[in-house]
Amino acid sequence: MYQLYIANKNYSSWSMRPWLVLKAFNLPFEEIMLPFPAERNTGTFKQDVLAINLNGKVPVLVDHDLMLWDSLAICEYLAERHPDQHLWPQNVKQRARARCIAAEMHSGFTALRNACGMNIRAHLADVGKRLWQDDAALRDDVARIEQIWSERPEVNGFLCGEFSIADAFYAPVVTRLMTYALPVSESTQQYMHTMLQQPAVKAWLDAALQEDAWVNYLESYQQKPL
Ligand SMILES: N[C@@H](CCC(=O)N[C@@H](CS)C(=O)NCC(=O)O)C(=O)O
Repeated sequence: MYQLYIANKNYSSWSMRPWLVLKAFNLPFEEIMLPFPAERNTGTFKQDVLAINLNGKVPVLVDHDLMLWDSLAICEYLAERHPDQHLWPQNVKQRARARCIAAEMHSGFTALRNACGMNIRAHLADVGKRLWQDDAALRDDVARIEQIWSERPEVNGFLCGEFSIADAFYAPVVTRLMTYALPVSESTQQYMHTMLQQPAVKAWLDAALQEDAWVNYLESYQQKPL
């Protein structure tokens, strides 16, 4: 049984990715939640993470004496350990595409990530409208993501055929497009719909909506409700 250390489902986009892979492919794992503190540099989050991972970040996957501290490396490890489950597409060309797509997310899209932090339960359409007008880099990131998504083999399907690690890597983008109500094409909306029906994605979103922890430094666009 694996142990996956994650942070709040409402906010932690990097935690979401390997969690979705474990869940979607029915791999046995225990989830260990280390909630972010309400204020930066308070609480025990940092010391709790540092006790298992000197990099100080989640997600962390523990498999007996092995500790992995990066979302993409975790997913690659799981794919190697469970070759029959096809966490990457079976088709060699789709598999290569899927790896490029996941790697591009892992190393890029900083404008979107910085301006539109994941906040599943929030409704920030007004903020999204303003950001969309003012932030050309954000518009460029979304345009590139829409281009990647539009190249999926089937309009009603996932990025490289069946649900794979590539889709898990873009799941937080689906939530961001909703939270900030960014204007996207019909094809993009169709992919979002497909993702929102995926049981593991649904399970994460439902759990995120149950959370009530307020992390002030991740709420730059709204005040804590009284
Ligand atoms: N490249 C890392 C990024 C991990 C990351 O930035 N995690 C965030 C949570 S989403 C974190 O632990 N932040 C806490 C901190 O920086 O103190 C990965 O892919 O796993």
